[in-house]
Amino acid sequence: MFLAFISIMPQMFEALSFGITGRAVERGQVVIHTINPRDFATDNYRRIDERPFGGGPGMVMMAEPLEKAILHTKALAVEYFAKHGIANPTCPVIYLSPQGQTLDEETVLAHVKFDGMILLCGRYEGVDERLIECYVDSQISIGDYVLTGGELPAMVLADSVIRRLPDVMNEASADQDSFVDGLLDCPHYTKPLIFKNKKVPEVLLTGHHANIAKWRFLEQVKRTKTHRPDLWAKFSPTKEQAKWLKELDKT
Ligand code: 4G0
Repeated sequence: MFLAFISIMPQMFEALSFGITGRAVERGQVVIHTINPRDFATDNYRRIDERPFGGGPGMVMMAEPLEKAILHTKALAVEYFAKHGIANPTCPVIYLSPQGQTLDEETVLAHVKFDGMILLCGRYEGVDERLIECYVDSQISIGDYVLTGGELPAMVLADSVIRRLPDVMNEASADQDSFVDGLLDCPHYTKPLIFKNKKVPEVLLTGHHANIAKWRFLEQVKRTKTHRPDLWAKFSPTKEQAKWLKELDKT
């Protein structure tokens, strides 16, 4: 996957060169570019922000340096897709903003299907609306709060998509996670057998895989009912899960 971050703080994306995302880059499963709009500013001070028309506090990112940065990035993307023999590539320009669609695991999986993504990271009060109208394909938010820039949201989106790419993670472990089956995760335990006088739940030591699967599912149900009633309301069980839930109802 081709990933480009348009940001005036390109150093922040070095974080992606660690851990599983870093390994995906080393293996060539992901190619990352960072593009600094400041490199496309025309004045001597390399200005990319200006005061808003109509007055008010804060600054707005100017359309022109961002336009140049986006066009440059699209040229890099074309090069990448040609080199990798990808015909009719899909590579949306995505603006990380509090106005966007809230990211969830379903949205993540929809983005895994793209051949690339160009992630536009705003600072200050955001970017000139005309730039958004002309160049932005979609807007994503990582939740209802404001940050000092779109860089962390862009990395959140990138990380959540990279770990879902084929062969990046053990597919089984990605599918086991919270939200994937619409429930919160079950508790996990490892050595030692006793910690602070607390024992590991007995069933996990039996080696009885069917009982363990059932116990884990019922733990997921408990947690989801108490902490996320909204997720519980939408949950549709498999045949086996329905059977386990019926047994639970009887007791
Ligand atoms: C655009 C995204 C970008 C507009 C970006 C701020 C939170 C998120 C930014 C603004 C961000 C998120 C209107 C302040 C940069 N903060 N929730 N900050 N405004 O995804």
